Amino acid sequence: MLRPALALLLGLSLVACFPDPPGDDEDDTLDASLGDAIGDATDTRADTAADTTAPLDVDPNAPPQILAYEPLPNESAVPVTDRVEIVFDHPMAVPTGDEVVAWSAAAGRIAGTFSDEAPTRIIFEPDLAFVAGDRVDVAVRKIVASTAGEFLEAPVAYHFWTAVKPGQGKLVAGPSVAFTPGTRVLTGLIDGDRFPDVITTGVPSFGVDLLLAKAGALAEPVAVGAGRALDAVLADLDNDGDLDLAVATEGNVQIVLGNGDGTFAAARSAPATSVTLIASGDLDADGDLDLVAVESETAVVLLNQGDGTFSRGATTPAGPAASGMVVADLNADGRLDIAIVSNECCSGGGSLHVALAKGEGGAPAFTDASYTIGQGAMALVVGDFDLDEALDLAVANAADSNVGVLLNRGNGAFDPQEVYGAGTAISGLAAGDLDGDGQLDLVGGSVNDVGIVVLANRGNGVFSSAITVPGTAGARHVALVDADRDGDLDVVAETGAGVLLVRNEAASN
Ligand SMILES: [Ca+2]
Ligand SMILES: [Ca+2]
Ligand SMILES: [Ca+2]
Ligand SMILES: [Ca+2]
Repeated sequence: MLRPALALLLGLSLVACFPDPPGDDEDDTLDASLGDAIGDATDTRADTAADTTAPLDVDPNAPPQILAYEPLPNESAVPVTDRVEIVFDHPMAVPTGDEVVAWSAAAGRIAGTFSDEAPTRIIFEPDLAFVAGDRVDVAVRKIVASTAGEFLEAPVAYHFWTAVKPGQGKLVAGPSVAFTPGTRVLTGLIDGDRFPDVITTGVPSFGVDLLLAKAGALAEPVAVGAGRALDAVLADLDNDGDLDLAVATEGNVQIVLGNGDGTFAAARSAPATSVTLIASGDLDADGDLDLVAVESETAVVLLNQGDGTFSRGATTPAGPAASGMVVADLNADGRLDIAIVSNECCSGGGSLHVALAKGEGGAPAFTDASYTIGQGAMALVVGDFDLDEALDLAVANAADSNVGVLLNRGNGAFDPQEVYGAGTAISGLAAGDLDGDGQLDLVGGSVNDVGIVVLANRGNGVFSSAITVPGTAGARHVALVDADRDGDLDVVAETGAGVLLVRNEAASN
């Protein structure tokens, strides 16, 4: 019964988002869609007292069903002070441990407590505010139980994105740290001081370098692990509240667990070979983050055994020369899906593979669909660009010097790409709300020494033409993160000669 509930929410939000743009009044938007979807008994937070007395017209011995979520799955611009609530049709036992798990992409597993204030809701209160402009993933495990002791029929994984400060959007090139970095740039809160740190990996250094930030300034790089690293992902793979690394190497996947203080344990391997791309997500919704690794033309799921060790799961086609991958719930069914682009050039276009998870619960299998994109794709990002709560995709078509945006039809099928001229070959791409208007913008780095280009979201998933950021020549790969902790997204870029920080300032400055 999960699908009807989600589909209903999705359909309503399509109607609701236009008259009431997000960012204006998030509480109002939330209350309207949830109230319409699930009725008065579980309408708004102000009504939670009603939950305690309203008769529930359900069989107490039936499995509990999820009726609604706050924030909504795929919602953008969730206030950083929000909490996570899941509304059920039964009174639920208050979780005591790992029944519901939440992760910050920027910081790892989120610590918090469960509230008992509303019997039909599981309410998770994070200890700290969310990180601005972050992705938060939630797993509702099969072991959540009603007070009658009945379990959920199928587990659910979903995610939402947090808000940034409004009125920003002026990018100012700042300090850089000079060294010979790899090509990928990743950011995360690695050493526990809440200032984002930076990882680079890939050619030409073929290693993994870590730059720890102290009060917003990046320190000199130190090598982490070894081997010819082609890609890496930061994720809390052992659920201890700090970020770990999974590194794709020509030999295998190296798992490097973080100690939470900027140091890492010795690497151990996960069972995959000749891996060129790697991403993470809780694909079986069992409360630990799994990996997806691209081996040659195939992607394989590596299922976490709960402690940061992995076993091989389902595979899905990746296409030749895969160059970008995202893991997210693309059809809003509570199971994470996979999208992969390949950068084959000059044969009339590259390909985007979308692998939708099928079946309910347990390890996923996939249904593969493919779409034509531009030539020489070098990066893929996900986000809800038109605010219909269905996740869209953007691809850097480097050989065509444009960015292709593929809007989701709401069911995990995508419209043909709409292209936006970038004026240069984009190699790295990131999505985030730069100006705080609640719409995700696109930020790219260039292979042609042009530097950072911004495509601003004008609303409804329509983007401006590319604007070049002065003083950023050389920037190739980019990541968006609130580097100086002032509530907006800054850009961290790899330039070929080091790592450059580009600060986001008030647009009126
Ligand atoms: Ca960890
Ligand atoms: Ca898992
Ligand atoms: Ca899905
Ligand atoms: Ca969308």
